[in-house]
Amino acid sequence: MSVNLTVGEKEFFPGIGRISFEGPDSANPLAFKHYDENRVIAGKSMKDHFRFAIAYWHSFCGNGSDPFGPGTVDFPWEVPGDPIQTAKGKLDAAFEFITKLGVGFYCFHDRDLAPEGKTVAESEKNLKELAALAKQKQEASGVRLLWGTANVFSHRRYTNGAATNPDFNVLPHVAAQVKAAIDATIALGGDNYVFWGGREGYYSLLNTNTKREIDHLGAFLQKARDYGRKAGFKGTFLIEPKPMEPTKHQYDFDSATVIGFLHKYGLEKDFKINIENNHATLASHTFAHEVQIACDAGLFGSLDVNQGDPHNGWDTDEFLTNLYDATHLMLVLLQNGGIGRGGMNFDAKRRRSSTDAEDLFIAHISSMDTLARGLIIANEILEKSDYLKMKESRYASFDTGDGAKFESGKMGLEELAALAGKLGEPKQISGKQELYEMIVNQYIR
Ligand code: XUL
Ligand code: CO
Repeated sequence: MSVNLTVGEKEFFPGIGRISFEGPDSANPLAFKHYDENRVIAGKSMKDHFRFAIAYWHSFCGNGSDPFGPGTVDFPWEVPGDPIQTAKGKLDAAFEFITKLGVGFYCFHDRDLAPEGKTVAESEKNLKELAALAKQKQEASGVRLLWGTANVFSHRRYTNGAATNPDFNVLPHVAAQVKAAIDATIALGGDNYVFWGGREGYYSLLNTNTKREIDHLGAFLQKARDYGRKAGFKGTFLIEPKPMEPTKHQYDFDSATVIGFLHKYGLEKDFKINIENNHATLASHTFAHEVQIACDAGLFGSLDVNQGDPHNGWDTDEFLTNLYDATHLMLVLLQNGGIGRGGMNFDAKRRRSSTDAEDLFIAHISSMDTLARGLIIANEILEKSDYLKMKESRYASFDTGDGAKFESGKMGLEELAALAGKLGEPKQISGKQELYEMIVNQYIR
């Protein structure tokens, strides 16, 4: 089954054709068992439920290196000493992979698409050149850009922060990169533009003025929004929360923190939230929790789909294969209007030891199938079981009478308190958690 990449070949994934749906009994690792893009579930095709996207940085830039050793896979599009040629070959490989997998979207950082130049102007020229080529690829294939972003965390100048850097002299560089990345996103018709604040946080409170730093972040995002709108960006700006890593404490900790931040700085009309499973678990939440909280605030934007390792505490960016996570996620999405203008970006990397070219396909296929199963299961739970009725009935006492009066804000504390004596001790009502869990498991089949 293993397929080797050969340097110099035009086709970078030879021997692998368009991945097709073969059904649950197929034993072919290079086929979908559950993801059937045109199958309609709850009134929408699977393709539209997910709007899958490929993450440029992991799939075409991550070569398996880790802090203990160098990369384990060679990229046949690499031309030593010529970063522009390498970027062009990478673009060919990316679109070959995306179209063979049959995915509709991709996402990139500026530096994934085009190399940093020796000057700000050269970096911008590189990005423009590669974005123009990406546009041709998009037009030829029908693949679209889910979101673009700027990598303002890798370069050493961002060591102490990007927009939250205590040194003002760093901020113009952040602005230059963000402006150019917004321009590229507009040129490529991106539906969203992401801000992930990897260095927007601190390592030690002893040397940090958190108020000034967070104010600077708010002001910077206002100006970025204003520029984007002026330049014609009609999509959604997204903040991607993460509680830590690389900084000890990141300001965009979780959905709830970002919701408060967006309202405080008047950004809530233009920005929404991009939620990542492994970031949720680092914040001691579940993926479903983070999505639910964002939906409740009307600020759910998009997803970075992956999973962490339950036994260690950092961002391992594994491909999501946990069927429970997928089912819980899809239960929340189906009850809250779905993915909208967002999508499911595979912010995930194959393991360092997965060194065959086909492993990149298998990783994505497996995760797409997991999410498809999650969708099918969640939809059955909602359509066939008593789940929804049970959940609604827990709140039935707020539907009429005094409960409804309180919920509509028409009952003061004195009136509410007086009811205690009148109603007496409330009857004990079971939360039935085990029954809910039983129902979920009953439909995982
Ligand atoms: C890092 C992470 C980023 C963002 C984009 O943890 O998730 O790749 O998704 O900058
Ligand atoms: Co991410």
